Amino acid sequence: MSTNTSTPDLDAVVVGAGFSGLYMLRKLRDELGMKTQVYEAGDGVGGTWYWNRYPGARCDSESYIYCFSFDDDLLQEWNWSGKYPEQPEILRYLNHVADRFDLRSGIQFNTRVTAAHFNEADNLWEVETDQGDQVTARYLITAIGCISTGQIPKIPGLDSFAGDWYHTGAWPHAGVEFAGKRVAVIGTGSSGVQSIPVIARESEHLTVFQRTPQYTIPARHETVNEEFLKEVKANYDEIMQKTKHSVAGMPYEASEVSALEVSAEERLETYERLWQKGGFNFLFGSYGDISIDRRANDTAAEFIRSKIREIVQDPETAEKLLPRDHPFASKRALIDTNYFETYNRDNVDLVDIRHFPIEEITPTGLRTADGAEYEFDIIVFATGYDAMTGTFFKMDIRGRDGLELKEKWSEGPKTYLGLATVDFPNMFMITGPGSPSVLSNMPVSIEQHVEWIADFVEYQRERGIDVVDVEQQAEDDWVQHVNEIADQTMYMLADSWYLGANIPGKPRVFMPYAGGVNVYRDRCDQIAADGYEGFVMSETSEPVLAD
Ligand code: NA7
Repeated sequence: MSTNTSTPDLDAVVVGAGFSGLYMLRKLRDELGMKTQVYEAGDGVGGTWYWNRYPGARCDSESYIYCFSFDDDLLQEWNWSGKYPEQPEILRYLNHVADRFDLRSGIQFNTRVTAAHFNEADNLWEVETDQGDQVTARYLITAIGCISTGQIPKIPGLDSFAGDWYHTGAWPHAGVEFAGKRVAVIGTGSSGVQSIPVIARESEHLTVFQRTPQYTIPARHETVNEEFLKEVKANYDEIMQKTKHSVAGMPYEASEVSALEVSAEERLETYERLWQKGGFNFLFGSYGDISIDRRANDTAAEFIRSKIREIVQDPETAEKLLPRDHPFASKRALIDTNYFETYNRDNVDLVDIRHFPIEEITPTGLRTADGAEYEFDIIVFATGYDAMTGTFFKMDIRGRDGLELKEKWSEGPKTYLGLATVDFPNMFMITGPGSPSVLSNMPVSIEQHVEWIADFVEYQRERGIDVVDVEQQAEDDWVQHVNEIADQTMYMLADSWYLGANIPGKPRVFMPYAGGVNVYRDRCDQIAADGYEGFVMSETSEPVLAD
């Protein structure tokens, strides 16, 4: 097939300058020599780590694997200080990457992409920003992160609150002074679990408003072990290969033993050992069927409940903290530093809002449905995000025939491999819905997507292909596959943001791909090896011959 085409201002527009946008820029501009412009809403690089500056913000992946692997020197020269990287250190790292590869010159900061329309006559994307830019580009690449549109629940009265309030995902750069203040934290997801212990230490009084009790495992955070780091650096190739071919993008040994085939004593010993070791080893290294068999899962869940009862001294508070309504790790698995211990402090109270929700924010605090009134100087919303699709919908993205992405995805996101979607030609999504993304160590999935997209773009250039779209059947089959895999997991048994359940009115569809980073990577590689099966391609221009 041959189609019209005309010369665009740019080869590619990349939206966002976090891990994804930075590496995409390097690939397209510096390796493929393409005219590439990154637009970034913030005034610096970092994406998620630019915005999430709340106290205690830290990554749950260990630092030595929460980084780029594409450059050996970069791997060798960077020294992490903490076992788990803290937000300021990750931001420093990403700034270092931006400087080292001269990436800032390709990024326009303080600029939000507001619209991107596919012009079918010319086969170009017409992109607009809130700074008045209007450019055309052959490719539109979204590097917008999965968890970047914060959600503040629509509770009446927020405007009347006389104190200060913040969302964890839009934290003031200057920080927040908690000393001498009465503080409310609403929400006990990752952001709540990380910030609550720190805010408790810094404030005069903290009240936590909890809708769903959480399972969380001690992270056993510590400064990085120098000997360990030395060994890692000597074996980085092998370690990174292991992460790339693992289920979750982490180089841990995954257990294949069933929790149900060992004795109760042995199980207890395993759980205790991994609880002491800390981190996601508890989930991956214990038993292979925790994520897929409810009875196996129950054994881990009960162990964690026993730990909560052991740690929390007040039995009534402990009871409120016990997660019972969903399986372990069916919501985002959490690791923490002194989370349950925090409830033993004199200056911390826990309020269960499952049964008596917050009814109104008042000028002095808030009131719950049982009529109880609470007074605060500061309210912290740790209430999460319109994940996976929210940031797409903040832009006016239109494909063929003016089709709005929001309209196309009104019943849930539909993609092929989480990389592309029918009727939005030449648009690629880094860690889009339908890919492992948030179920994995993100940099591993990001690198895989960036490299796959760059290879595909090069393939097109070599063949003079200007327009690629997805076959409807390929998309339908992938969406069905994503759902079938999710149906086999515990994820379907919880109200989580993976399912859009935290946003009123959002369709209940499991958005990430739960089949594993390893399986997914093989599938993507096979599709590429088969000449990009599932894509429709139109040749228009002269091929660019490879060197
Ligand atoms: P999460 O994981 O979505 O957690 C949000 C928390 O806020 C969670 O406890 C919610 O309870 C609670 N929430 C949400 N809406 C309300 C309302 N309306 N009223 C009361 N409580 C509410 O967001 P995080 O920022 O913690 O973490 C996001 C991701 O960032 C995380 O998974 C990591 O990948 C990094 P619920 O559980 O829905 O009952």
